[in-house]
Formats: sequence, structure tokens, C-alpha cells
Amino acid sequence: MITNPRDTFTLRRVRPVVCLLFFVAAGIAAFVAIGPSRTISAQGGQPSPFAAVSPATPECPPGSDLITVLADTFDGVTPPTLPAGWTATNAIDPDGIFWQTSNAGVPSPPADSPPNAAWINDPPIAGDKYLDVGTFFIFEAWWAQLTFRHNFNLQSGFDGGVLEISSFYINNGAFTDITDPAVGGSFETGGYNAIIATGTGSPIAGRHAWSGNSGGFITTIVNLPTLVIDGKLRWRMASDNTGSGEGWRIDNITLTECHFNGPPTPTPTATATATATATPTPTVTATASPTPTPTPPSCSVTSEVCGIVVTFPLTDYFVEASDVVNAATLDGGDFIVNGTPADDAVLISGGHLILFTFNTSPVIPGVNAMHIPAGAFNCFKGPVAEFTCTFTYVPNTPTPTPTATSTPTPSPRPTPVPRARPTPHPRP
Ligand SMILES: [Ca+2]
Ligand SMILES: [Ca+2]
Ligand SMILES: [Ca+2]
Repeated sequence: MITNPRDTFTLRRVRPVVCLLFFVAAGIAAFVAIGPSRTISAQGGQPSPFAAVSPATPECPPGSDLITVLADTFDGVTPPTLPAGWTATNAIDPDGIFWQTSNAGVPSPPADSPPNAAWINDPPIAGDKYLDVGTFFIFEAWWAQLTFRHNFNLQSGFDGGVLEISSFYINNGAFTDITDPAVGGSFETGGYNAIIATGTGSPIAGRHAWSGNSGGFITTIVNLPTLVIDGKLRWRMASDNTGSGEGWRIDNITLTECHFNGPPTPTPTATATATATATPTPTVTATASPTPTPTPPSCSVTSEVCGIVVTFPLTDYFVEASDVVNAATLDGGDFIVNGTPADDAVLISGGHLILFTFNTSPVIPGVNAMHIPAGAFNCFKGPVAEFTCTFTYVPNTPTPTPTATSTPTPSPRPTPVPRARPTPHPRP
């Protein structure tokens, strides 16, 4: 499923409410939109050592709607098959058992929504098992939240599960823990409850993780960073070299965000190009009325990279156009970083989104300048307007191994700051 971005142009720093999103991935058909409601039933009511939670009913800022980016219950397949869009990989494969769907066995109950959940075992030897969901793209994401239910009984303190994300703009695409500062995600509820022991062969030794016995299905809600515009999620179960558990089950996954629902807005123009006014201001003097300036180009672009701080030298840059781009006029050289033209340009998403790539990163420590000259390529409505923007590169420094013994305190979610809109938009 590919949803064309709206014919709406935004600068995220100016109007963070606006969001455009779509998927591109194999097997996207698996992601079934389930409408505006994101409530997950709180069933499987066994006594649990974890605090009872009521899945939050998120509130979107005025002018935006809650939409579901992806959702899966794992119930449309016959175990052990995974739904399309999901992949299972064992980076360390001790037993040939991969993440799969399951409708029976331990840990019990086997599913939150019957009949199936995704499941992995907890073997008595070192293992590293991944459950990945295909790439999704979120543009102008506001208040993106991942909710899922899971039931784990993993050798306490030695075997554990973590949630990781891969994005172009995080550690050069390497899967990174959702709570890592480079990612910036945080748990609203149901966060990690243990630190995995070191020295016993765990691939995630020393990291915060889910471990021990959840006592049935619990809810985890993750606040996703707004800077992640493309992502692959990974549920990772790591076991050490002795002792075992029952395993880990995942069910009822939803990823939601707030999406601007207003009318298309005028293009903010950072350059000095004057906007033609329909009615020149009357003048009382004898001086001539100003000649109306020509209508500026109807095609403008922006990039999620504008204004952000990156911790590795970027080679890939998404640029979003307000109008469909004419591919015949597009080439890598149209996009320039610090005076270096890109090597390639690819048009995706119905022609609104361009991915410029460099064979060698042009990034320098400190402030970096991005530039697209006026008319570098054409859109359906006319030549592209000049684009300039900057971002900052701060080389990453190694993160010390965590030594704290307490679980991290979830960060409070940011307070929505709705931007002013010119006119209210009637809801359907
Ligand atoms: Ca299910
Ligand atoms: Ca173990
Ligand atoms: Ca060109």
C-alpha cells in the first residue's frame, strides 16, 4: 500500500503538526489499517508483576487526526507462517528455531488476540533472534506511538528481549535500541525491567531489556522520535550460554501518529522572492503602483534533514516536493551539499519524494549547507524554487556501558504545540 503524500508542503520546524506518510515495502498488504481507534483490548487478565495499564487514548493536537501507520494481529496466517512484511533472522542460531506465529504452548496464554501471536523460544544456549517488520516511512510525524502486547518468560536477568529501530538517519542505518540517545524513543509504559548480565555470552549483555516473567500479556507503549522518518522495527530476543525460559510472544502491534487534516497551506518561502499580492495596496501619492511580481514557481521542496543534528556522515537525503516531479529533468547534480553535487537521484512515492544519494558523504563536522538551485528540475506545475537549508553534524561518541541497576525512567512525552492554521477544516 502506497499512499501518495498530500499536495501539501511543509517545513517541519515551522509547522510540526503536519504529517505525511506512506509505506514502501514488500508485503505491505499485511499492514491493515484499523481506523482511528487504537484501543487494544486488555485481555489475558492473569495476575502480573507489572502494573496494570490502560492503553492511552492519544490526543492529537487540534487540526490533526490520529491515524494508524501499521497494525498487525498475526491472526490472518496459519502458524508457523509469519504475515507478509515480517521477517525472521537468527544472527546467532543455536537451534534452527526462528520467530514464527504460534497458537499454543508456553508462555501462556498463547495469544492476546486469538488465535495467534508471534513467538520465539528461549533456548539454553546463546542465541540472537530477530523479528523485523518492513520499512515504513513517516513524514512530518507528530506524536508517533508504537503499542504492542507481549507475554514473556525469559531466564531472569540472563535472557531478554529488546526493541530496536533502523533508520537512514540513525547510526547509518544500524539497528539501534529504541531508547538509545541516538534514537530518542522512550517508553510511555511497559518499558524494560531488567539489565542483562555480562560475562555469560548474551549478545545484549549489559543492556536494559525485558526479562523474567511478565505473568501474561502486558502493554508496552513506545513514544517514537519525530526525527525518524523511515524505520524498520526489530524485536530481538537474546539468550546467554546457560539456562532457559519459556519464550516471548508479541501480539496486537499498532503504530499510530497524528496527521494534519487541514487544507493545503501556502508554501513558506525562505528566500527573498516576493509573493504577488492580488490587490496592490492603494497609494495616496503620485508614485506608480508597484508592478505585481510574477507568480513564484509552484514547486517547492523541503527536507526532513533541515535543522536536525546528525551523528554520522549522511549519504542519503530525502527531499519532499510540493508537486509531482518530472523525472526526466531530475538528476543527482540537482542537489548539492557543501558544494558537492549528489551522485544519484531516485523519484519515489508517486513523484513527490526524491532520494538523493552520495557515493561518499559530503558532510563536515559542524554546520552543513544543502542547496537546490532554482529550476534544477521541473515539477508538473513549473520549475522548482530554490531550496537552501542547513543541518549540523556532530560525530558520535561511544556510549559507555550502562552500569545503573534501575530501569530507566520513561521520559514525559512532549507537549503538543499545535501551529496556527489559517482556516479551520470541517471534519467529514
Ligand atoms: Ca493475535
Ligand atoms: Ca539463558
Ligand atoms: Ca536537473
